[in-house]
Amino acid sequence: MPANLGPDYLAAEEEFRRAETLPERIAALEKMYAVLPKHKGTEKLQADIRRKLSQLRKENQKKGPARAAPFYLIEKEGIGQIALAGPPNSGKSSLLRAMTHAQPDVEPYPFTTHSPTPGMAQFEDVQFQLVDLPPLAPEWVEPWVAQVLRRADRTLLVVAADDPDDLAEIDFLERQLAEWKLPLPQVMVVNKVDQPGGRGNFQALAELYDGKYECLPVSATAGEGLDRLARRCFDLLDVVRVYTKAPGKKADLTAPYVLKRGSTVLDAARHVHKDFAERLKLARLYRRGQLEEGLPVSRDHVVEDGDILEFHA
Ligand SMILES: Nc1nc2c(ncn2[C@@H]2O[C@H](COP(=O)(O)OP(=O)(O)O)[C@@H](O)[C@H]2O)c(=O)[nH]1
Ligand SMILES: [Mg+2]
Repeated sequence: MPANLGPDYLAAEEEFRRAETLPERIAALEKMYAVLPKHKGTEKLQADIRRKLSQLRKENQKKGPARAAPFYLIEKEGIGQIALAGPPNSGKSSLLRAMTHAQPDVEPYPFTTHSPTPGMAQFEDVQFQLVDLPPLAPEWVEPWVAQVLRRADRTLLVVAADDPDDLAEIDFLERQLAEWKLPLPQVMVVNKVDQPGGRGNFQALAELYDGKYECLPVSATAGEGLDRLARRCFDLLDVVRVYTKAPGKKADLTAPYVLKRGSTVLDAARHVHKDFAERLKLARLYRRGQLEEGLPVSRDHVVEDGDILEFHA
């Protein structure tokens, strides 16, 4: 943030932060732009405000003046939905690009992402959904981000290893989530570890937040740590994959049934076929590489990820 913005600007910014409707937000932004000292040091900020203004004006035209701030709901797909939250420029959009086929805008300046962008990421034989979001920063917070985070199954905190303001940004994010009465993420993704000093900064963050966040080092652009991140995302979603096998046949390992962690053999049978579950007498459990004979298990046996079940009615 450039220094010497002046009290008029700060007042307008405060007004923007408090604005609840789209027209109010536009008016406050116009004021911010008008009173912003125009010199080299504020060029980036000027461009950010112009971009934001044009986006909000477009939104306003689309929605009509009567509508309040935009409200986005992203239809869940795959085994679960994980939102990406973090400060500007931490690489949230780059992460989405690296892990999915989605093509969000990636730019070297903040506030590039204006609306939530979903994409499907792969982990082994299942897919989960990542949702890219605008940044959470004191300059401005899109109010609808709260709804998206509330609906998502999990949130990843994404920060950049080369950002000197990390601690202040994380602190802001935590306070914002608390204000929205949302839980803290479990995992902090520390992106840009390919940058000079990135590894060291990752270590420092991991130590500092030990016991609070599980920190994972990644580089979205160099493709480092992404497989491990995909596995963690899978674990975070608290599901297990179960496969089926007909008696005397080989297991069908092509498409898993995905169940909540803690589900039983009976839950699995219900998933496969409702009538079938009612008639279920016995199941045999197989595991890849072990339990060649199949282990007889009861209806209330809790299944584990990768279990292969053979149902007997
Ligand atoms: N060196 C490096 N740069 C990255 C990495 N990820 C993102 N960037 C760059 O950081 C800038 C911001 O990235 P972007 O994904 O738009 O961040 P967002 O604002 O969090 O969505 C862009 O210039 C990216 O090319 C990374 O892993 N390593
Ligand atoms: Mg972005």
